[in-house]
Amino acid sequence: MIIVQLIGKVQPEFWARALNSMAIKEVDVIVVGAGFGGLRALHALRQQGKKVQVIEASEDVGGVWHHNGYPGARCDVESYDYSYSFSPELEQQWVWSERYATQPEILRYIRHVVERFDMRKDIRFNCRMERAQYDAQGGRWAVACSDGSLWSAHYLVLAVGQLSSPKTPSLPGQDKFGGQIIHSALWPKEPVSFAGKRVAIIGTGSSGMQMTPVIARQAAHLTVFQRTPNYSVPAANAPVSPEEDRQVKANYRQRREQAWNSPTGLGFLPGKKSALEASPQERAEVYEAAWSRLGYGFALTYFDILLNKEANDTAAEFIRQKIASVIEKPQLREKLVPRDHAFAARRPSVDDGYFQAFNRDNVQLVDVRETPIVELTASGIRTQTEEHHLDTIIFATGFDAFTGSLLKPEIIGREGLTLKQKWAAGPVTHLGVGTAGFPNLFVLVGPGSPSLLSNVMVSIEEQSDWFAQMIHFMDLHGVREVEVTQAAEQAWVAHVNARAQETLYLTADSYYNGAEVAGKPRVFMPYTGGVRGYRRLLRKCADHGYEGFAMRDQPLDSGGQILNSGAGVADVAPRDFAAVLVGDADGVQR
Ligand code: NA7
Repeated sequence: MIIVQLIGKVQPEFWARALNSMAIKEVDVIVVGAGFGGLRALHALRQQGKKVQVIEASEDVGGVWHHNGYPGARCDVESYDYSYSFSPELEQQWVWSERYATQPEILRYIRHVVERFDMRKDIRFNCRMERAQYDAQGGRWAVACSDGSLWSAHYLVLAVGQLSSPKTPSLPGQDKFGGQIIHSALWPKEPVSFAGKRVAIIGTGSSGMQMTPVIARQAAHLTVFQRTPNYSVPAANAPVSPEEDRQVKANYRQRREQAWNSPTGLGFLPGKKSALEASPQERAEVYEAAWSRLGYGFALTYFDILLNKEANDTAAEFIRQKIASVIEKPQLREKLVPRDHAFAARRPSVDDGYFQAFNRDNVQLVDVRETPIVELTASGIRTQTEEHHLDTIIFATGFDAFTGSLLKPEIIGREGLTLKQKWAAGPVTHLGVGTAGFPNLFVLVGPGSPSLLSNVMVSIEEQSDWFAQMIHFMDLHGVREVEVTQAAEQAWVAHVNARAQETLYLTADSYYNGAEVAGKPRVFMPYTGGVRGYRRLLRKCADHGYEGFAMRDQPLDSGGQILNSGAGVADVAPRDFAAVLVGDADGVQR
């Protein structure tokens, strides 16, 4: 029956393979992606007794952690916080070896979770979702995948990652280069040796900065091609001693509570003082203490570092001096020290010896703003002034962030509009989780959620449980179709923008606002209200009968009636950002 319904509704070529095999598999939920997000969604939905199929384009679990296997890759959030909180036994038994885990250790953790909770049986690998189309009468998603499999699911969850669509520049002559070209986010699974090699890294974001010191120690020669000098704070990484491990585990619940109740999900609150209220002496002491201890949290030493340019300047200048102090060659100091944007207005890096690497005789910096790359040749890279002979070129050139992976598959909503068409002027969501015209579709840590401005794990867990609860609520109340209202998404987008306007984020070109890809809509995408404030809004929405989501007893196209009282505009009136950073969404100091 469902096959007949779907074939009637969707485009014919979509079903060509289905008709050959007549094998449409029915499940309750399709989750796209088997990274941290998709796996957590699988867990939450299973708890509700749902039949879930995870589909994953690559050959194994891990998402970005599966692909970003470059030397020096590690998380910039502490391992104890960048991990799942849903199982106290898992928390107690897993032992992290370092404060900031390396990529291989994070992958071991993910694989452990997958085996421990028997997740693999619900994941289909080497299976990329190519197209999904909503059957507006049947109220189900039809999903077609690269391996020829076809699915029909009541719900579709997109857990495709925010930094998972790698971006490679198209430089003239790229196909002429005779050596190896690697992208940091598509790192080969077989070992890559740099011994005796001449290597280039293009890009100095977190990936370029993390790999530079490691490759510098291995390669015969390393050339780093920099476009924008980036701020970075020391990783403050260290092995975890058995005593520290015991202490964390004795108080793990409190640690989690602190993370959930902090704006960034990192477990600490921003300073309550303005940087401008402090004397220069006091500021210097505060910055010095934070420098070697807080990593990414350095940006929160004073509450207004991301709100006020003058306050930001004090932190930026401190960092510039720190960076300059470790660079031995004066001509390099000028090139490497960031000056053209406010500190943390683009995501700063957390590094381990990046700037010091330039003190080595085998490391060279090319400022591509000064001497642009002209072309790749058979043996290297030619800039306007010289040719660099190379064996390996590494593109550490980042991603089409936030929307890249969401817009790659063709996702067709209730009225035949694709998600790409709907988001042509930028992503529009309610609470970052759903969009009008695309019923029964959930986006995990998508645009409009705190995601990359915070410890993303907090929002992954919060949203996964929230979706699962919503589905449970729908089952209890006979709801077949849930859809964001247009009024709610307009209010949410206005709220996200209003909050961003209060910050310095809009003063810099970054992947937060679509500047990383030519022609991409210039829209600020993450939610600056902090994970605590966001969490409260999610809960408030649920408590108010899923305000902003129309819940129908049947699909709209089959005459469905709205069942919930809260389908109107959600209350997301802008509040003072500073108050949120210091306290919580209500401005209450804690
Ligand atoms: P990022 O942070 O987006 O960095 C990409 C880097 O690549 C950045 O320095 C870019 O310069 C540079 N880039 C991009 N295209 C080019 C071209 N055509 N020529 C020269 N340089 C270029 O990505 P990462 O992988 O480093 O880090 C992503 C996130 O992972 C990070 O934020 C953390 O959350 C973890 P630009 O700054 O645009 O001038």
